[in-house]
Amino acid sequence: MHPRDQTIFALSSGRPPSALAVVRVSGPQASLVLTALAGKLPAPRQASRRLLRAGADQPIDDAVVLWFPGPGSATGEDVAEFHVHGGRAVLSALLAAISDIPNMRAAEPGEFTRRAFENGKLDLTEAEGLDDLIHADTDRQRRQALRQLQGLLGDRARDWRERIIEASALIEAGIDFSDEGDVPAELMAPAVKAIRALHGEITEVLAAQGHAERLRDGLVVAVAGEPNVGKSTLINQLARRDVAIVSPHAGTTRDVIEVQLDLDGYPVTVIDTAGIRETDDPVEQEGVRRARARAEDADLVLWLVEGSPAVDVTGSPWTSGDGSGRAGGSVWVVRNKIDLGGGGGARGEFGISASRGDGIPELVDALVKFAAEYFGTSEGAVVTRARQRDLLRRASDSLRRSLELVEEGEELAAEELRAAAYALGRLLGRVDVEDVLGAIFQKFCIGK
Ligand SMILES: Nc1nc2c(ncn2[C@@H]2O[C@H](COP(=O)(O)OP(=O)(O)OP(=O)(O)O)[C@@H](O)[C@H]2O)c(=O)[nH]1
Ligand SMILES: [Mg+2]
Repeated sequence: MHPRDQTIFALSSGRPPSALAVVRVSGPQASLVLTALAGKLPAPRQASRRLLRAGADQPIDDAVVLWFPGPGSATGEDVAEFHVHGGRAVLSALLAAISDIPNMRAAEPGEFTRRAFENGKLDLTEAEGLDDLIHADTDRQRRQALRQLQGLLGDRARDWRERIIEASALIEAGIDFSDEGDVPAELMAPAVKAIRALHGEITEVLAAQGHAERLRDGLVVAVAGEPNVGKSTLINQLARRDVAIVSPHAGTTRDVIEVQLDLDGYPVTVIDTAGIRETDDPVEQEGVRRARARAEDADLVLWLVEGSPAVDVTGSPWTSGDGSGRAGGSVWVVRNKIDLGGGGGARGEFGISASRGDGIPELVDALVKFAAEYFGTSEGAVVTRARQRDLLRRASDSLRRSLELVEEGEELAAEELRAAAYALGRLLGRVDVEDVLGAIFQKFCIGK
């Protein structure tokens, strides 16, 4: 039997124990599983309370069951759902009873969604949105993922693809009917107009993206500086808990410590690093090496200093005088321990007391602003993955080339249009995507 024709099952809710748990079954045997465990088939799409049994004298749990006959189900196949009490023993008894039925198989990660995709219930951009929705940690990530799941990019790509196919049909009709080789102007003019409009729309979407794809991973902010300036204290203050060891010893932090923050819906990873100094201690040297590496890759470095503003900070490894970092990221100078006197930060600096909390709200506000600018107009972001961006860029390049080639020969222009339609087909998962499907669905949760 082809794996696609097998009936699959999985625990779709979180890790037990939990108050309730949901086990899903999808495939041709779903009704058989339901009747074997719960008696006669319940009415479609209606919750029914049943005693589940593995055999006449082996009750499993008092449960709610649901029956979704295909094709009007989430996967497009027959689907059964068991809502049981979320105890480990309940679940192992239920899963064992299901797998005892011949030809049943535990689902692979993302296999329910993959079946939904293969049955045309959602396109690939929508499946990607679904995956992002499940992994969303912050409110902005959630909203972006939900828009993608609802077809924000998919709908536009479908529309573009149809219009490209129409334009190429005009050109190809012209090629077929012209004996002299020249496609009549009444066919070419509307085709060229349509291609120009399409090229404009796709380029505009690509240009208006900011770093929207990065909203999935988050912004990386490194806290760096000399030993003992209060980097770990600042991290604890931002995280509002004790994640890093703080001590009056210079050289306390060795490992790179990461904290995930939700700043006004923006996901931000803040990194605490070892104080940067020359040292003979090999362990501390390694810490300093890692600190430099992480700070160089960061989107923003908070270069922490202490002492009065007269202290020169131009010697920091990342400030290049104009506030930009070496690796293209930004650097902010943050003057700590202002509680010890010496005034606040100088112009262009932040003045804080990491231990008392002075200046922290201002610093956090500035980080939120930075994140908002960095991610751009995430409300309007249409492209949420590098895969999507690459394919859109390919489509846009092909459209541009087809405009350039129209003069030289309609066949060449038509060829480029086919390439553009192909790129959008791949974006939607409609053509030639076997190679990417595995990579996309493997990252899904089991049971989704
Ligand atoms: N007075 C005062 N002391 C502070 C402040 N922030 C941190 N400290 C103290 O400074 C010392 C060093 O703080 P840490 O947070 O461990 O400094 P660090 O930069 O992480 O040091 P290393 O990990 O060794 O590089 C500790 O004794 C803290 O209590 C502050 O705002 N005011
Ligand atoms: Mg530290």
